[in-house]
Amino acid sequence: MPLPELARELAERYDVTVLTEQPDATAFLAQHGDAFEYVVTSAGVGLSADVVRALPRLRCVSSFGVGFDSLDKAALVAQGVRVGYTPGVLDACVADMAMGLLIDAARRISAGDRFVRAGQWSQGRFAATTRVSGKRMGILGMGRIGSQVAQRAHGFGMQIGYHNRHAVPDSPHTYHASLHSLAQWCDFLVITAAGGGATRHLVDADVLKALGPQGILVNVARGSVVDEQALVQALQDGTIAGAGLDVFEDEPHPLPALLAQDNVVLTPHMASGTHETRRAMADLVLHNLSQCIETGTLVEEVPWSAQAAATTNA
Ligand code: 8YV
Repeated sequence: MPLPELARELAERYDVTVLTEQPDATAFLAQHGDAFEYVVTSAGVGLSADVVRALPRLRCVSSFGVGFDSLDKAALVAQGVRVGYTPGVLDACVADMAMGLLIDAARRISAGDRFVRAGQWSQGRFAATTRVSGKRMGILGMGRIGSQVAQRAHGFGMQIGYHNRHAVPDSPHTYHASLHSLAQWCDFLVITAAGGGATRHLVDADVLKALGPQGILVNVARGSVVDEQALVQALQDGTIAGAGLDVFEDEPHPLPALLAQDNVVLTPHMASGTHETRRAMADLVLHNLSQCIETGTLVEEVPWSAQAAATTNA
């Protein structure tokens, strides 16, 4: 459970079983699976097809997180389960983190901190870094979080371009129909696209080459969007200048080769992890759950769940 407070509040209000506390979860589900109607999970923990199928009476899932790539869509839709999530409330903190990682990677704040702590300052000056203000920012995924990143970048006097599957109507920012063209145009490429099969390894060796030797990559979305082996290579041979990464292909095990690079800033998937945002996410998890129990509907429903429900009810 991502937030101890949420676990406590759920236990106070409902009759809760924590699956991960069962010594043998599969055996437990085989024996008791038909007793459960509601599941609370998180984008990090997810929900597998096997667990969904072991819960024949499941009505709703309330997930802590905006990403839903770890929830098995096919199994949930097949069983007519409605799925709630927590969009909107974390946009500001995730966008703040994207800017933080960008500034750190460009201005080398963490590297400067290491330099001071290692006592190197008295032996010489810290090397010059890269200016952030006034540069060109490319955003992969101009959704709610991408728009908030753009707002912040605007405050830094940046020009903003983006790539999505389709241009966003009325967006003031420049649409690039290909990611390659966006990467070629921008100085900084920030990933705020959803994870899942459709975006897997979109940022590959070619895109990194287009970003170029002065370019910086920031990822606050999903590790799966980047071909991490290609990224390591690009960071090692100077194909790009640096990166700021909050997410990784295999969490919590970033590639050892990434840890060895000094031109990358690494954080432990913490972009939404402020007290304020985690509280707001927990409130939405509770709200989704209580509304689903009372009315069978959700406050914030995952798009494919809402579509499946509309089709069924039509
Ligand atoms: C969460 C996230 O920290 O919302 C998401 O999709 O990835 C993060 O905000 C994480 O999923 C909690 O498990």
